[in-house]
Amino acid sequence: MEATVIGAQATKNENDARRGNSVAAIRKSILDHIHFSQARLPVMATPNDWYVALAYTVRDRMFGHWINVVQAIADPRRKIVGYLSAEFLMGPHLGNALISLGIYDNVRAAVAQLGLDLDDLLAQEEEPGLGNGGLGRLAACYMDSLAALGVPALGYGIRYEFGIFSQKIRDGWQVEKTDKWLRLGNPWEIHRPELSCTVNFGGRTEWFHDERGRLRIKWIPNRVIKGVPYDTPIPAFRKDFIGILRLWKSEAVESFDFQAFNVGDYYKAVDEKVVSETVSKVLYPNDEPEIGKTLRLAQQYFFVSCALQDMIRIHLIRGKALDTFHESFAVQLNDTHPAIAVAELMRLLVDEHDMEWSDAWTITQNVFSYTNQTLLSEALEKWSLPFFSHLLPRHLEIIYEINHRFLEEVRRRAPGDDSLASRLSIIDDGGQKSIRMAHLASVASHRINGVAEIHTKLLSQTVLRDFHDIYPDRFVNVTNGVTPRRWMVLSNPKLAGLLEGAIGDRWICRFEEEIEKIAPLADDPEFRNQWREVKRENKAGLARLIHERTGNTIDSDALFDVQVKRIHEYKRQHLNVLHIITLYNRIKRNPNLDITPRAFIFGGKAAPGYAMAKLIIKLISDVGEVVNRDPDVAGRLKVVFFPNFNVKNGQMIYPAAELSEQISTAGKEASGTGNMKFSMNGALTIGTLDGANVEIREAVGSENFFLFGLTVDQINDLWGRGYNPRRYYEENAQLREAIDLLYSGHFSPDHRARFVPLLDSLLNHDPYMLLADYQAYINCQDQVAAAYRNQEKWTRISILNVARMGRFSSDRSIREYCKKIWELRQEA
Ligand code: NBG
Repeated sequence: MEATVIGAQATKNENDARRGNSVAAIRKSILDHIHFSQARLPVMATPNDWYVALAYTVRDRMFGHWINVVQAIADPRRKIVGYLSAEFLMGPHLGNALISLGIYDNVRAAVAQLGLDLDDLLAQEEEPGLGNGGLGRLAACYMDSLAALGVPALGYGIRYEFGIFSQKIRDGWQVEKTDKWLRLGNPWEIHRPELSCTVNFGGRTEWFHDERGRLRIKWIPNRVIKGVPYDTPIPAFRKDFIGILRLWKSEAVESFDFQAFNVGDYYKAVDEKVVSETVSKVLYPNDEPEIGKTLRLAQQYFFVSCALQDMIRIHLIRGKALDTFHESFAVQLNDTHPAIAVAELMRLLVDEHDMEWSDAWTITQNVFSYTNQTLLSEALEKWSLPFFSHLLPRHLEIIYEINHRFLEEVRRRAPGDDSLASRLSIIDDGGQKSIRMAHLASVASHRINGVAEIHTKLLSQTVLRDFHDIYPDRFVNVTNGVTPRRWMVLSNPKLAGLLEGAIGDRWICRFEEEIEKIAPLADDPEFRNQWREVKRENKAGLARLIHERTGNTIDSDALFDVQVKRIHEYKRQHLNVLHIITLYNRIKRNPNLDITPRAFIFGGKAAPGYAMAKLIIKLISDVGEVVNRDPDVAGRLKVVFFPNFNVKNGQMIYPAAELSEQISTAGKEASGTGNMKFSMNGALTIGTLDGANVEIREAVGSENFFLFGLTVDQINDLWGRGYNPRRYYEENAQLREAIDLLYSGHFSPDHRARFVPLLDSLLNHDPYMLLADYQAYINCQDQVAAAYRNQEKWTRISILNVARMGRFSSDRSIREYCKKIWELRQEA
């Protein structure tokens, strides 16, 4: 049964080729665009031409709603959310726009009349991979919910020419390929050169007295570049509203330095252009560990400066004086990447708009709030002073002044406590001096939030403990959420259809209140049958895709056990592998063992410079090579690495999953959002008490969640007592057997020592305590295998998981941001 929630909607102008939603109007519109926008004859049109013509057709229908957001932005009584993020991982636009507008079925019919298949056109879209993982995808879910709730919002970021690399797997190793997503154009964006801003870099500052005799500071940069915005409309589900994603591209102010050109130095003339355009060229592909590259800081400053100039422009258009800027905008810092905005707003207000420091500071603190996205210490951004002052000399002075005033306040509160002042200082004086961006963000923000309860608690107790001591009221928690529009309606139309048949379609926009209405149906055998049928079809679809992409055949009846996320030691994909090897050893010992057949499906990218993560990918592939072919295994275990995990592929994977692997070391995963997508699609979770797992388990009930592993306290305790991973190896025969088999080169006959670095690290250091959690994990997996054999019970739990996911909609998160942080009344 196919979903009807993504079906047709009648409109007033049914047959208008620009706006109408009838099949005829849509077909006419596509043909018009083939002619007027693409200048093609239909017979000559390529698949991309058809895709672009369809995209324009859909876009036309969104523009009708643009006017409403423009009105809201112009209305001085409405506060606007400015969401600053170096990453937005939006995923493909077309499918999402179709369900939002309610024209999916009619578009399918219209393109069919043109002899085309909608699925082919959807596949044509290059996904804008302008993010690494959770952080960027969170920003995308929040844009969706802001629009859905009718909150006027601008997402500000960078229009990277190359997004996150696309991943190929060769011989089991990750190979990175440049992501040329703009190669064939991008029909979703509107180029707005008239809104360009200029951004300065480098040079020096000069002090002078203005005509009123006040000391002023002038920044004399040695490089000026231009930021040009591109707007992408973010549709609001079935509403006359949109959000705007405004991404900035860097360009040279003057394409040619004519003076240099005239004296014959052509290369110097284009040099300027090359350097300027480099700024928005490529997304840094690291998920967490920080890198400290000049270009990275230049990117951060670039987009943040453009964004603030743009917001000030909007505020002034509203006819308001700058001292009420904070009434127009609430600005959220998505992690510390945009934290330089604090110094930039101060500079704009004080230097450019002539405001008193203390007034400017009050506005700044009212405007900003900061979301911390990770506790990993290697991920806390720090910029070394010499190199910071080289790029942003004026901002360094401003940061010194902010710090000076802040530390004075600290000393007033805690006289004599010099160590407190030095711990809180924005400038880290230890060794190589550097600027701690998290401190800058915390000093300037009226609210600081973590992204899951446990994460906010740990944030307050560790990384920002001293800030929490002096400003306890600034700290709030907002647990992450994900949008049910993309992650259920669009990705899993079969489930959406079943849900609609049972409880109507209000759950799509009122997930929190409505979805629990399916809970009673968990006890209805007929409904459970239909539920299983949906899962079965989704699994078969994924199995086909896996075969197409990897050549592996997987049995659709096996338990689909899935771990998809960035590859990182803290996420412990290699713990999952140890389980696979343990099962393999059991089968080898007793080939007739009655075992629950499983397909282990992995996916995720490793940062190109992260050797251990890349080795983990190779480990998964090598273990798969041996296990998948072993006749004793007889297909009961299959291990596949799904290449190039991204939003598009995620949309195929989550709906087919039955077991969600959320097995990070407790205290390391800030929240996780994949965990929510899996549960919303009916997978059961095996997980640790980490991130949002804790709250997911509370919500679905401990009896419906496979919990294992050490808690944060137990881990700290074990470190305190002295952790010796080798002892676990020596005392646990099953574990020893698995590790020894890896050491022996059984899975890497072509290079027997391949995994020695990984194994040595586990036995000697094991910073993520895999060995300490190993046995608990295996025991828990054994319970999973047993539970799967009772399909009625499993299905019941699956239904209850979905029914109890209400609070993990990003609509709930955004409502909380509106209330606790932005002081803004949302419309919905
Ligand atoms: C990630 C965390 C995840 C979290 C997302 C979104 C970074 C820096 N942080 O646990 O690792 O779910 O942010 O909040 O990518």
